[in-house]
Amino acid sequence: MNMFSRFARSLPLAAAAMVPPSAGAARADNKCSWMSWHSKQEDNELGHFVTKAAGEIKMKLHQTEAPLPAKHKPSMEKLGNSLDHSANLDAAEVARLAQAYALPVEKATITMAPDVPPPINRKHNVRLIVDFYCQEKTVQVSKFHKYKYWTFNGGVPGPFIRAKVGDVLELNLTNEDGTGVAHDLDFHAVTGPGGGGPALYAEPGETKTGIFKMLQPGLFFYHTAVQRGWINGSMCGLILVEPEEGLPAVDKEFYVMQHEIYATQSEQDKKFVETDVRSMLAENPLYVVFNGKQESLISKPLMVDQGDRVRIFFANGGPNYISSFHVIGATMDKVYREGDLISPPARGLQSSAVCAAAGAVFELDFPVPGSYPLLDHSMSRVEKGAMGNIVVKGAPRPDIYDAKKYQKS
Ligand SMILES: [Cu+2]
Repeated sequence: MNMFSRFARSLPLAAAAMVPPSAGAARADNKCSWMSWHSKQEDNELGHFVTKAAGEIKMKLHQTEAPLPAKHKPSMEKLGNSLDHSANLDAAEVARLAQAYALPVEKATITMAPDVPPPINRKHNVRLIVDFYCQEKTVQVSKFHKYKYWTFNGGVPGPFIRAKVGDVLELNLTNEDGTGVAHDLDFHAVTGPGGGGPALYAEPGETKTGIFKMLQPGLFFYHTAVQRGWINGSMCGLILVEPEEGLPAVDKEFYVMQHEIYATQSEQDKKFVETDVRSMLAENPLYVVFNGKQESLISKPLMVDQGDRVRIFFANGGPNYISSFHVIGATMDKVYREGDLISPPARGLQSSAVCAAAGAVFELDFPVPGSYPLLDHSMSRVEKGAMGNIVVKGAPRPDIYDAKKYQKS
């Protein structure tokens, strides 16, 4: 039994809810998950599918094989939080699926940090296809250390998804992780058990598909619910669900995620650090970083032109700290706290608290050229790496900021 197994077994019930279930145990004969069924079908069959009556559909469903029980995970079923894979399709369900599949199909444009997909200009809803891959990747997280991350699509943070309220997200999760560990996805934007986790629970080599309607606009966090991926906050990211009217136009948009790395130096190879559960329990990370590694946004600062209106989609991957997000030298004209895009934004803030496993949207103007560090204003975290830089290029604006005027000769 490894350290995590011992740790997981000692988890209190609430923490255990972060761990995926041993899916499939509740399935009965002649019943199955339509999502599992769907992942094995072609789109033309789906078109055929929606025209069929419920009885005929049931005949097409076949019994899917239950995934192997996950030895290292306690069952979530006792928490009442598992997906009911045994549900029969009734007329209402068929109507819902027909509506989902009647939508135009669009392959999602996904980007890796600090890039953000372009704004959505369409007025209609789509069935948005998103492909996720679980992969391990070694990253130089500081000048001193490399770390083997678990990632979505090779990035820390994971891809940024941009959707519109009313869209139907069709998410394919392929587990390409060579370490033999199951993965899943908990989307905070999803309404339903586990945020989609049970539907997307994939053993190595498997692809699982979940289909979820986006009911609420906002900036939402997503994350894995297994082992090191959430201990170190690496397998996570953001989905923006734009409101019906979209977001106001800005000049530049960026994607920044803060997260903690709970690790200790490897005894076998001092160039590497390894996951350390003890430091996580003590909430004492070795590093706190932006976009996966120390100085990622210092070696490659966010570049802005003078006068730009800038929107930052900020995620706090945690898994524990609340970030006191701050940009030195700039006030935040609009702050969509906790990713709330429905309420009016807060105005003129200096800092904003972003809780763990959440996002926030900041809009700032940069009339004065120069260098603007962005950071978690809890300063010990800056020492551990939670700092980046925005560089604004342009002509001096002594009417706003003039250092020489008041200097002694
Ligand atoms: Cu969560």
